[in-house]
Amino acid sequence: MNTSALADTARAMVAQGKGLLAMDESIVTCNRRLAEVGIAETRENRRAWRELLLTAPGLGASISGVILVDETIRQATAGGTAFVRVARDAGLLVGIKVDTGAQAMAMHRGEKVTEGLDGLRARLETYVGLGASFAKWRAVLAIDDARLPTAACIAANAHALARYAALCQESGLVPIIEPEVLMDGPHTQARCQEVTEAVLRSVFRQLVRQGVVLEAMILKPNMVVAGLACPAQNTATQVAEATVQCLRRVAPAAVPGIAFLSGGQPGDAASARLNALQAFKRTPWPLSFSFGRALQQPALGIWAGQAAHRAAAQEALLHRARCNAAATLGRYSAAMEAP
Ligand code: 5MM
Repeated sequence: MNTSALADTARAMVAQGKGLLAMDESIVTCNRRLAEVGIAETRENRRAWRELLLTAPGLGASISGVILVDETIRQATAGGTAFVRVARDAGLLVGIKVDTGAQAMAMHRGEKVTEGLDGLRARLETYVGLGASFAKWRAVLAIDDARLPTAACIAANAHALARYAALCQESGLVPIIEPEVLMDGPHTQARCQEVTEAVLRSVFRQLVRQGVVLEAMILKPNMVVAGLACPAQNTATQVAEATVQCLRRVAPAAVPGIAFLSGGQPGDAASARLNALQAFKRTPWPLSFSFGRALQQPALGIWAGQAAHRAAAQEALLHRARCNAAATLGRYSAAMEAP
C-alpha cells in the first residue's frame, strides 16, 4: 500500500477552495429524482443527466472530484467519450460509490445497515482499472429523541465502514467514510450532536482497530442540525459552533479533511453553514463539501429533460459549486444568491 500517494489524493480531494460533487445516486434514487421533475426514468435519461453535470464548462475550478456509481463509471457522452475521461480532462478526480445500499437491520425496527462487503475486494480492483482514485460508503442512522439509533445499529455500521475502508486502502483507493445521521424528525440540535458524537466515536474506534490509516481517508459527516420537524431551528453560526465542537471531540487531527454531506438542506443554507464553519480558524482539518442535492437540485429542476435548458442547468450547477467553493474559503455571502 502506497500510503503517501493515498494521502496526496486525500489532500487533493479537499484542496483549498474546492469540494466534491456527489452524483452517485443509485438507480432507484436517481429515477426518483428524475420523476420528481417529470423526466422519464430511463437509463438514457440518467446518462444524459450525468453527462450534463460532468460537462459543465469549468467545473474543475470549484470541484475537486466527482463520486460516480457503477452504472455511470461505465458510461460515455452521447459523442462516445468515456465519462472517466471527461472527468479527468476537466481536472476532476474520479470516485465511486461501492456500497450496495442500506437495508433494514434484522431485529431493529426503523434502522438500517449498509451492505456491500461481499466480493468488495474484486469490485475495487475493477474500479481501480476503470480509473477511480477514491471510493465512498454511506451508513444511514435514523435518530429520535430517545431510542434511535441503537448501540447495535451504530456498531454494525461502524464495523462495516471500517472493513470497507481497510479494503479500499489495500486496493489503492482513498475511502470516504460517510456515517449520516439523518435530518428527519423533530429532534433537537443537542440530540443531533449527542448522536453524531456517539456515531463518530464508534466509527473511529473501529477504523483504528482495523488498521485503517487515518491520514489516507476523508470523513463525510452530517452537520449538527436540529431535525427538519423541530420547531427550534438554528442559525448558521449555531450550526457551525455545534458541528466544530462535535468534530473536535471525536475526529483525530490526523484525518486530512472533512467534507460534509448536505442531507437535504437547501443549497443556500448549506453554503451559509459551510461558510460559518470557516470562522473556526484553528480546526485541524480543512472543512469542505461533498454535496449531492445541495449542488444538483436547482440544476435538475431547470433542465427538466429539455435540451434547450441544458446550458441554464449547467450554469445553475456551476453557481452552486462556486458558492460552496467560496464558502470553503469563508467568502460566501447571501449577495452571491442575488439574481
Ligand atoms: C448522491 O446521493 C448519494 C447516493 O444515495 P443513494 O445510495 O441513497 O441513492 C448519497 O450517498 C449522497 O452522496 C450523500 O447522501 C450526500 O448527498 P446529500 O444530498 O446528502 O449532500
